[in-house]
Amino acid sequence: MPSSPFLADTPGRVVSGHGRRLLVEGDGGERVLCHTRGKKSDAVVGDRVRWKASGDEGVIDAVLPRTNLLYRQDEWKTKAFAANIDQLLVVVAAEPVFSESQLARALIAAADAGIPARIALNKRDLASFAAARARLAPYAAMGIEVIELALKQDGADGRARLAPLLAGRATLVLGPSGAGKSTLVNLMVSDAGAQIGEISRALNTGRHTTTATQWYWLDRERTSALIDSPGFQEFGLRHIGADRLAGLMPDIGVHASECRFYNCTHRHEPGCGVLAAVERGEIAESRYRIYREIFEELAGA
Ligand SMILES: Nc1nc2c(ncn2[C@@H]2O[C@H](COP(=O)(O)OP(=O)(O)OP(=O)(O)O)[C@@H](O)[C@H]2O)c(=O)[nH]1
Ligand SMILES: [Mg+2]
Ligand SMILES: [Zn+2]
Repeated sequence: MPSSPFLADTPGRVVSGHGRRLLVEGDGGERVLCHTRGKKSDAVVGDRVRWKASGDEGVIDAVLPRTNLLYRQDEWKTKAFAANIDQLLVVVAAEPVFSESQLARALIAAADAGIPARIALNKRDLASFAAARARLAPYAAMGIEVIELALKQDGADGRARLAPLLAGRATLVLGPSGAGKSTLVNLMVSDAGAQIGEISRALNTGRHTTTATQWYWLDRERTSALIDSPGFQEFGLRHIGADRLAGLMPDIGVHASECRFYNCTHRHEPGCGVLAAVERGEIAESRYRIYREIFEELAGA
């Protein structure tokens, strides 16, 4: 029997994972280290699982049905970020200069998974901030909230802006390396250090588990959570059909209904509403370029 009061055969939530070892938490907050049966695990952070006791540890029996799963699909590999999340917060910063294509891809994957998304733009203290804000103008215009932050210089302001958005939800934090994801987690999670320590002790991953996705509770009552993930370089969307792409990009999709052909690809067709909108300046050049780039990738063209 496991030494924890967390009873086997009751469902728990995966709060961290490293290879075949997963840390599973019961509804009372007790945690048990579990192993997966197969070589590879289907369970990802955020998953609800059923597990069986095996000595002091556990074995994952089943992954319970998910409400959603955010993942990327590169040419050869699938990489899950998290399951059962309430929202995505993409963190980018004035510096290092972020890739708009990666940002767009994260938002498309979230739209496909039915997960609401917001953008946090960090490092308001830097002179390059205005340029970064201008690059995000098309996103603000399509109704995506952009939260402007200086997490290091003005933590109190950051906390005040973020707290109401995070309350009562499980929020996945994604973004490029150096944008400030860990700074954000440390600001919002008062005992982040302790939670990291516990997880790395259990999973034996060393001091800084930057390679693994981690679930952090913001409050004692465990109603609000942040899921920190390692920065990414690549964000493949090969699980999305090329014909569905425009519908997952709101500023593009809104003009697709104006196209002459129902199966318009918005690249060269006559009477294309999207091309006309680009011409009129109603769709940002960068957004249309990203649409073409991803379309061609998905269509294998
Ligand atoms: N100038 C400035 N620097 C900041 C701000 N917020 C965070 N930083 C710095 O940016 C650097 C990167 O921050 P992290 O929080 O480690 O970034 P991360 O997104 O977790 O990066 P990875 O773990 O590599 O994915 C650190 O040196 C922070 O101190 C800010 O508001 N202004
Ligand atoms: Mg980090
Ligand atoms: Zn068209």
